[in-house]
Amino acid sequence: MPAFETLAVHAGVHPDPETGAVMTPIYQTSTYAQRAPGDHRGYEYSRTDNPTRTPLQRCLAALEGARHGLVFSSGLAAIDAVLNLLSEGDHVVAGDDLYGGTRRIFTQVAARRGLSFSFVPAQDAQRVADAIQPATRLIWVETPTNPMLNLVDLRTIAEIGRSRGILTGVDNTFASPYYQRPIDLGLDIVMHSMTKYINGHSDVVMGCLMLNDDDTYGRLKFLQNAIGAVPAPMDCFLALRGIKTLALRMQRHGENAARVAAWLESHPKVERVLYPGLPSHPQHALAARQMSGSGGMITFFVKGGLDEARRFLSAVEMIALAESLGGVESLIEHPAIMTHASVPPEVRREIGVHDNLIRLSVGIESVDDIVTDLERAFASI
Ligand code: P1T
Repeated sequence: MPAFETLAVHAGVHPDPETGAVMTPIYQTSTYAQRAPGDHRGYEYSRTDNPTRTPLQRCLAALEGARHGLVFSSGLAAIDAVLNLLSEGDHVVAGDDLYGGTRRIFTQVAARRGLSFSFVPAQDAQRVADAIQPATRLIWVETPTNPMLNLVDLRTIAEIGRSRGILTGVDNTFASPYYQRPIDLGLDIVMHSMTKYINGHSDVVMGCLMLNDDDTYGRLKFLQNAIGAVPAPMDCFLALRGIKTLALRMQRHGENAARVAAWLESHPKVERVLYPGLPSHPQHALAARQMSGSGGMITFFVKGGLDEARRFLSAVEMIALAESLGGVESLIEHPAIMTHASVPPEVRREIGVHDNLIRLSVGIESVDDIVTDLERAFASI
C-alpha cells in the first residue's frame, strides 16, 4: 500500500481515458446520453453519480483505509445520512462535546423524527457503555472534540459497539486522516466536515463518510441519491485539488500548533491551554497512542471574562475572526457566541464552554507571524 502522501496525490485518480488529461476534468453535466434505454456507461444522472465525484470518493476511502467513500453537500448532510439509517424509536449515545450544529441536528431535527439521544462525556468510555439502552443503534463521538479538544478512546468505543452489535461512528474532522485513522481502530463509520482540513482552503462546504461494510455502504449510497444532498462537480474538483497537499498542510499545521500551544501556555494572560500535544493535556498519553500527531486546533482560556475575550478577538489583524477551521489561513473564534451559540447555555457551562474560551485554528503561515499577531491582541487586554 503506498504511503499517505502518495495516496493523497494519486488515489482514485487516473488520466482521462478520452484526452489524457492528468487532472480530473470538471464534468459539469447533470445527465448522460444512453445508447439504448438502460444501456449507459455507469453514469445516468449526476445526483446519483458524477465522474468528478467518483475519484474523490475513492481517494477519500483510500486515505481512511476504508473500502467505501461517499461525499455530501456538507458535513451536516453526511451526518444526516447516518441518522437516516435509523428508524423511529431508535436511541443514540453521543458524546456531549460536539460541534454545535451536530448537537442541533440531533436534538432539533432527528429528535422530531422519533430518535432519542443520550449525551455523555465520551472521554470516559464507561459512561458510553452505561448509557446504552435496548433501543440503542448508534454510538456517535468526536475526537478531538470541538471545541474542548477532549479525546475519546476509539479502540474502546469500537469494542463496546462490536460487543453489543451497535453501529459506531466518529467525526474525524479535527484530526484529519493524516493524524488519525479510526477504521484501523475498529470504528464502523468515519465522517468528516471536508470544509475543514480535507479541502483545506476555506472555499468549499462538503462532507463525507468512509466505511468498510458493504451492506451499510449500500444503504448510505441509496440515501445519498434518494435524499440528494450531493456536492457539485466544481466543488469535487476543488476538494480533489486540496487533498493533494493534505499531508504537507497537516504537517505544518501540527508543527505550528505545537509551537503556538507551548507559547500560549507560558503567557501571563492565559489561564489554561487545551492541546493534546501538551504534556498538561489530561489525555496526552491517549493522544500519543491513537494519533500520529496532535493537529492544528488549540483551545485556550484568557484570564478574565467576556470583556477580555471580546477585546482580544477584536484586536487580531492577520488572523481572521471567523467560524470554521482547517484552512491554510489561521482563524480564531469565540465558541460561546459563534460556533456553539445553538448549544443551550447550561450545556455549554457543563462541558466548559465559558465566556473566556477562545478557539484557534492554526494556519500554515510563518509561526512567528501568528505569534506576533496574538501578542498584539494580548496587548489590548
Ligand atoms: O459545516 P459542515 O461542513 O456542515 O460541517 C459541520 C461540522 C461537523 N463536524 C465538525 C467537527 C465541525 O467542526 C463541523 C463544522 N464546524 C464549524 C463550522 C466550526 O467552526 O466549528
